[in-house]
Amino acid sequence: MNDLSGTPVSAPSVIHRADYRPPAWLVPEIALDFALSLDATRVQSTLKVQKNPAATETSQLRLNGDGLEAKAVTVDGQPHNDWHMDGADLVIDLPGSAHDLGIETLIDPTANTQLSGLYASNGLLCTQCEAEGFRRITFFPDRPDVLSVYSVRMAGDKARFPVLLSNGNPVASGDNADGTHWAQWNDPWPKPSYLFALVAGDLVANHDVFTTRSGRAVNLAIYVRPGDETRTDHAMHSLIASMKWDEDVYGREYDLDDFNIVAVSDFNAGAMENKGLNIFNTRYILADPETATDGDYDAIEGVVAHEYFHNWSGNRVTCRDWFQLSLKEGFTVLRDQQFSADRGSPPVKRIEDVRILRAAQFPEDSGPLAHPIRPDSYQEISNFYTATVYNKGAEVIRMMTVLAGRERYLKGTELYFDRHDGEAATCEDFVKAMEDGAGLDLTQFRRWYEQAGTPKVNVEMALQGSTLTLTLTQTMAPTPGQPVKLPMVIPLRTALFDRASGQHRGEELLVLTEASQSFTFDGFDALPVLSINRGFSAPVEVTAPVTAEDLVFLARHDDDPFARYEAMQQLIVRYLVGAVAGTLADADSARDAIGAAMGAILDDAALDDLMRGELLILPGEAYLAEQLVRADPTRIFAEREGLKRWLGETLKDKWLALHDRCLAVPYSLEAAARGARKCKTQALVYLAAADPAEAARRAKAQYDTATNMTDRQAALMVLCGLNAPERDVALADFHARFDGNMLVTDKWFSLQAGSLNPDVTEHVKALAAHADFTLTNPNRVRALWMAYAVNAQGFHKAGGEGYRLIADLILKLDPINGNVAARFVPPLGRWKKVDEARATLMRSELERIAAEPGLSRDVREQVTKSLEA
Ligand code: B3K
Ligand code: ZN
Repeated sequence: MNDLSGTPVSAPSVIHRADYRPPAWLVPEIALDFALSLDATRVQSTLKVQKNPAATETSQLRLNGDGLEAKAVTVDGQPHNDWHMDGADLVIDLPGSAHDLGIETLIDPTANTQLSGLYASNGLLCTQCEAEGFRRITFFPDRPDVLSVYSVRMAGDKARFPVLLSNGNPVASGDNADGTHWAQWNDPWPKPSYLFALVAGDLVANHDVFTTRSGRAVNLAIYVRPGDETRTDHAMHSLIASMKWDEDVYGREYDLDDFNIVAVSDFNAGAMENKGLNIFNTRYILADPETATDGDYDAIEGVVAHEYFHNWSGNRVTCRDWFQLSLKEGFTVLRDQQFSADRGSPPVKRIEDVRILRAAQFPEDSGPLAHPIRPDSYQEISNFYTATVYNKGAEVIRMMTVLAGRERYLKGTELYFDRHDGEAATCEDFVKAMEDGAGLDLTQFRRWYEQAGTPKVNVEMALQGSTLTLTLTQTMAPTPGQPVKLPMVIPLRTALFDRASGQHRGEELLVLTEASQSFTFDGFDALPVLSINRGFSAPVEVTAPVTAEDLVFLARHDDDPFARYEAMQQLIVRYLVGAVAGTLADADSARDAIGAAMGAILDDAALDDLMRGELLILPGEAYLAEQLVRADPTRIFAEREGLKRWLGETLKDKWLALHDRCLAVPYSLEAAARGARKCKTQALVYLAAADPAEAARRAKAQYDTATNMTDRQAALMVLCGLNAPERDVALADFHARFDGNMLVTDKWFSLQAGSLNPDVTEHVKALAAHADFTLTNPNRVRALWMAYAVNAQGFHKAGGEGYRLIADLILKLDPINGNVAARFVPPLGRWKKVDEARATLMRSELERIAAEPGLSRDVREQVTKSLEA
């Protein structure tokens, strides 16, 4: 294939789900021997290979590699020359159907800036193998349906690498005379290569013990850099709570004598569930009140639980191929959501989860990169670790809990684990187990795995005599490659409120299966107030005949806390969407209704502060943009800020009183104190919009007297948005106070890049040149640039400077770390949702990236798809 300039470009290779074939060869056992060094690690691997009796085609043995050179190949102990390279893969002709294979490779962990495979991070050696990193360590059939028992030996300099860890159980270790030492680890559980892990370095551990329900003691350890061990208690408590919860709720027990976690600073993702040796981004381990916010504490609890839960949903039952990623990720996200809900406030957790879905997944579903939770094709699997596969995947299984009820749902999961333990399974296996175990017919429901896009449900309500008819109609817009959509199964928890009494007669579950369907209810003498999709029982957009007056009613009276939140959100969404589109009939009364509802929330003594804090948060810009066909994003930003200012002014006394009341609540991690901090932040946010000078004074005082990071960060966030003298003083103090703490320095970058300050682009350009900025640390890159890419005032600045800066970043970062670089393409890909002038500028930046030869497969796929749609 040639492009127009005549430069030869190769056609992207597309992998299709339909092309799945069982592996031609199996590898029941592998032994790995590592001679560790930061820049030249020698890997000797010994594979027991045997032909797969289930293979549909006989073929040579193909071992995937990525940037590897085979130093030596032996078969059954003898040097073997009957092999060749096919691209990056090693292909071997073998005479028989079972052999022992020896392969030696040499790798340079320090040169590995992609952070995939074995790499060096601050003098530490660690691995990240999901999805296809193992092939950067040694040649192997690097696919999740090849399961092997691993034995790992490693040796290295004892002073440099005092701690040597791998999966499974430690079986032996010893010192050598030359200052090196060695350790041997065996993992009895067969696993795919993506779950392999190795860590070597100078680490200290926080130790604890968990006794399983069958009475086995499990040694727990969280390894961190010396000095960080004082900040690991919360992660340890979270781990112990997760282990207990998975036994109590899902009946899942841990299956090794040791469970180790290591935290590293350079990590592409949040964490990784390697069998018995989870590796974490420090961000999801380290916490103390001075350096971590309440949000950080919650995130740590959720991610520690998520990775632990993978031991069953992912490791004991793994994925047949990467198209099945949601089998482990969607399910495990649901499990961690349920855990966090049980540990805290279920409604608040639900609201947070829906907010993430709407902010991150809905835009994915309506954009050029839309894909079903089980994709049909990919070029680079790393691009499919998405909000769709994770969060929508969780919503799809959550709908099964709604349809079956908790008890039957858990029977289904039990059958799934029993039936597929030790296997590499498919989403279809999960659905079938849910059908058999929970007694559901999911024939039509399977479309949730097949079709991309967010269904829209329109509701009509009519009263004839005393019979109420609800007519529900569903539609779904076409997505790339799927021009026609079939009706989905949409479970909608619904209540009909009597206006006079404020009561309803019990919740009903309406299951919409047709394109259009009517449901009737008798015994109504007046039209009730409709409360639908309560608890967000289905991940859909609902349009219903609920007046602003009804929404105010529901915001006050609905007995479903999520529905209360939703009514408040709808009231504001309608106003802001109308204001941006210029279609508001009576702007003043619409705004007054919001003011009255928010005033009532501020006054409601029966409401707990955690929930109050949620109710006070305005709908996000990304979600608002989803409600509009296309709009100038800076208009959305300006209208949202305008409403904030008006609410700040109108309810000023209440905000001041709220701030004062919450300031008096002493610090603790209890819900009441956390709620007070959340409300305190919101009070400052509204005050900053209405009275910048007063807000700057209060924020600076809050900053100076803060005893914890939640209060300090909130105050600094508000100050960053203002051009007040207090801003620079506080920023300089924050930087100096936490000098050397990488995670807090990340906050210093992202608070500035995500701020409401009109000069944000200038600030970001200066920060990119700051001595503390580096492109080699993913957390630092995200702290600065992802915060900026979602900041409308910066990214969407007229003239396109924001787009140019992000495109420059992608081009500069791609050769260093294509995986992280590709994450910055989707913001540029949303050009169809913005005004024409901006769309042209965004496309031209995408074209500039596309014209670059030698792009990573990650960036190439995202850019090409973003331009096509
Ligand atoms: N399974 C890992 C994700 C790894 C990302 C690879 N690009 C973390 C998780 O979801 O638990
Ligand atoms: Zn996961």
